[in-house]
Amino acid sequence: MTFLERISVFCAFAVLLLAGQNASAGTATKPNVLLIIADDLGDRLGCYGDPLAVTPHLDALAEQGVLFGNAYCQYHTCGPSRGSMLSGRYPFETGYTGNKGHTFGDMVGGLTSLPRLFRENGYKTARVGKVFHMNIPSGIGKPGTDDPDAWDVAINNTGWDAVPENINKGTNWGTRDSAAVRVWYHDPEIDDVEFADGQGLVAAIDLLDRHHPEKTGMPFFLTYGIYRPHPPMIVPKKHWDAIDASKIKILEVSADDRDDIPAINWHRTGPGYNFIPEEHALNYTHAYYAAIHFVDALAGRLIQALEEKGLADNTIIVFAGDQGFMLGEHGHWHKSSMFEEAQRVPLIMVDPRGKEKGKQVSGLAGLIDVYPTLCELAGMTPQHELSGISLKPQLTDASAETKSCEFIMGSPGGYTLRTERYAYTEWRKKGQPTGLGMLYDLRSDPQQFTNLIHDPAYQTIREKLAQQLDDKIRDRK
Ligand SMILES: [Ca+2]
Repeated sequence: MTFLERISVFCAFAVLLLAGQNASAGTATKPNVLLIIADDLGDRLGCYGDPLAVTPHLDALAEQGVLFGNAYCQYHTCGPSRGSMLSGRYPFETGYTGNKGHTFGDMVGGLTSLPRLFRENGYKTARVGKVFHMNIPSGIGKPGTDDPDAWDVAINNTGWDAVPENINKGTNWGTRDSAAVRVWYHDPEIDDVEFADGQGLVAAIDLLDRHHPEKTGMPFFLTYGIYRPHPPMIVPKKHWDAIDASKIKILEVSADDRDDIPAINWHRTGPGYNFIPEEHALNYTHAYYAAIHFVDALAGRLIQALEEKGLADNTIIVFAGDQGFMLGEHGHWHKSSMFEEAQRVPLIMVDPRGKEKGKQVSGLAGLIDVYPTLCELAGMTPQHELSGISLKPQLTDASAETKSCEFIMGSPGGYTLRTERYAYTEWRKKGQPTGLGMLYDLRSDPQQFTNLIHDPAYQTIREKLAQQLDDKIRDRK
C-alpha cells in the first residue's frame, strides 16, 4: 500500500468513525414516542372531573404533563377518526368517512402515515393491537386496515375476550349484526393477562426491551391500541368491583328533549341506541366505567415499565381516545351522534423536556394535532401538508393559545364547527346543506338542551358560523 493509499484508508476510517459518533449522538437526543389509544373512550376520566371514573394512573400521567381539557375527535367513529389522526388531515379532506372496506393507504390517497414517517426517519416502530381501524371483537387478532409499511413489528394480540363462546356468556341485549349496537356486558373472574388487552400489554412491555435504544441504537415509536372500552364491555371482575355502583344514576330525559333535535341525529335506530331499559342502563354504565378502570390499569402498568427500564426521561407519552360515547344523554347510547359526549376525547401529553407539569389547557385541540405535535417534538419534517397545529407551545406554557375552532364530522353528512362558545352542526347531502342543524351556546347550556338554530336572536351568529364552516370545507376540497 502506498503512502497515499494509506492516507485514503485512514481518512475513510476517520469518516466512518465520525459518522458513527454522530449517529449515536443523534440517537441520544431523539426522543422515543409511546402512543396509547383506547377505543371508544370519551373524556370520562377522573382527571377530567368525571365523578364515576376511577383512573389513578391516568390522573398521575396528567400530573406529569399537560391535559387538553377541550379535545375533540375529527369523526365520531373509529376508522375515520384514526385515519384523520394518523394522516394529519381532516376526513373531509381525504374522503375517509366510513369504517368499511379499505386499507388506510386507499383511504388517504397515499399520504404518509404518522408511524411510517417515524420509521422512514430512523425510528424503530411497533404496533400492538388496534391503531389503524379494525372491527371489535371480530377483528381482534387480525391486522385490520393497517398501514403495513408503518411498522417494523406489528402484534395482533388476542385473548379470552375474543373467543365467541366466552363472550357470548355475557348479557347481550338488543342483538343486531354489530357489536357497536349491542348492549353487551359481562364481568368474568378472569385475570387481566388472559384478556386480549392483557396480552397486548405483555407484548408492549417486551417491545420496550427489544426496541430499547441501548440495544438497537435507534429511538422507538411504540403504539399500544387498547380494545376497551369498545363493546362488548367484557371486563375482568376486579375492575367491575372497583366502581361504586351506588353512584350510578339513570339520566333523566325530559319528554320534550328531542323535539328540537333533527331526527337525522338519531339515524341509528337499533334497539341498543335509544332509551335502553333501566336495568341495562345501570349495568352498561357500570360496565363502561369498569372498562375505563381496566384501561387505566393497563396504561399505568406500561408507563411503570417505561420507568423501570430507564426510558421515561427520554420518552414522549401521548394518551388519547378515538371518539366519545353516549351514556344515555338525550336518551342516546353508543357513539354516532353529533353531541359533545360523542365528540370529546381525552388527550394527555407528556414531554419529559416540557416545562408544564399537571397543567390543563382550556383552548380547543383535536386528534388532528397529534401528528404535527409529534413531528415538532421529534424534530421531523412531514412529507405532506398537515391540517392541525403543533401543541408543543402548550407543553411549555399551558396558557398559550391553541385554535379558534375545531371541526368534527359524523355520518350521515354531519359537520360540527366547535368554537370556544358555540357548537354549530349542520347536515349535508352530496355536499349541499339540507337545512337541518343544531346550534348550542355552551356557555349557558353545556348539556345542549336548547337548540338555537331557529332562534332569531342567534341568526347573525348562526350565519357567521355556517359561513366559517362552508369556507373551511371549500378551502380544503
Ligand atoms: Ca372507536
